[in-house]
Amino acid sequence: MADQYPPLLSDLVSRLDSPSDRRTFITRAGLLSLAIPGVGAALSACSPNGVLSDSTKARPGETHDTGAHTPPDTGASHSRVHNSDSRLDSAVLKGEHRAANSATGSATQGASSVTYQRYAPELPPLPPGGTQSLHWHAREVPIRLSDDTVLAAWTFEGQFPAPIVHTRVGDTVEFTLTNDADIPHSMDFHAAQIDPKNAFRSVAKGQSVTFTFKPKWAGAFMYHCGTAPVLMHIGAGMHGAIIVSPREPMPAAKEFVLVQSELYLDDVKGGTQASNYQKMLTTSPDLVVFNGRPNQYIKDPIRVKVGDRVRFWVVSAGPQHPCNFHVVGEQFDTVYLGAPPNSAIRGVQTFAVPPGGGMCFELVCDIAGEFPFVNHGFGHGQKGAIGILQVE
Ligand SMILES: [Cu+2]
Repeated sequence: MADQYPPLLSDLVSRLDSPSDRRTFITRAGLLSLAIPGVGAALSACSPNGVLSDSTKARPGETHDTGAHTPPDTGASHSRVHNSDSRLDSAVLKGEHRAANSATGSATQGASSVTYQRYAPELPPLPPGGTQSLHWHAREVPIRLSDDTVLAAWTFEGQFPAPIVHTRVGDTVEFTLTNDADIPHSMDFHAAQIDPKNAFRSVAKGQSVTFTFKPKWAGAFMYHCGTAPVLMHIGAGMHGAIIVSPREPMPAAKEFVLVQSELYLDDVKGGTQASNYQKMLTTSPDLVVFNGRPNQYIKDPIRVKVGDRVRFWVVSAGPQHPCNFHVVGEQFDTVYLGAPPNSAIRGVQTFAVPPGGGMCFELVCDIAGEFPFVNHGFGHGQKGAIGILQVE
């Protein structure tokens, strides 16, 4: 019954809250990855020695004959969609990583003992002064997503999604990334206007990159690792949100940040799941999550009071799909199409945040109740992109 549209909300919530149903779903998801025919063959055909062919060796000014690397058509739909010269990483290091999934390096170490932690959705306060310095590390660590599932994640700061950054138009962000992992990583802030060839370049293990920027526009912006293949690095967990507040004050509100991510999973060992690159190319995720854990704000809702104005800063990290953001039983009195507080539109039911994008949504809680916030693309809501705004 709950698979029919529209589901009864009470059914949906109780079903998602059931450990046995979640276990069934994850098991099914794991079996699905094993059952996709031709994946292993396609991978080895794409990449001699099992190396991902999207880990381009291109240097600025060089060109490659992409045709020479086109794999034979195995019948799998993804076999024709590689783009080994995408140059999404403008300064690729020598050497290619050999990961078909994210269970690399230390990403599974101690997985069985990792504890579940709710991801705090509250927008952190602005740091004092006009400059903040961040020194982050790229690390491979296991992250518990639920009772049943641990993700072998590639991360910034050991967190999935990575920490929320809060700054203001015209303030300064001094950023350093040090890479603790064996494979190259990098950082690309969508809130920065900067030479990507230098600032967003990949760094090898033990090396660092430092850059400084001043955001020009207010809004909710994505950041992510941009190392090729960028699809793999975003999809394996290396992304988060930077919220840029305007200099002019906005209406007082309870402010929350939601990062929507898709997960494409392999069952690598006893309950540990890894992000699978070939499944990412199919664009059909196993889980779609707000702030990294399926249904976490159903288990532990976001709580506000009657009369509160609520501001959601929503980033769709993708890597492929939008977040069709909607709050059941509410209407947004304001959605900012451009930099807040400009370009406001009124009286909105649902608005799509594109992958790689972010938007600001506001509503006023006039009455008490439990208001589900969802990706109204309900296939993705059903896969975990749902939570409860509890108004007390
Ligand atoms: Cu990376």
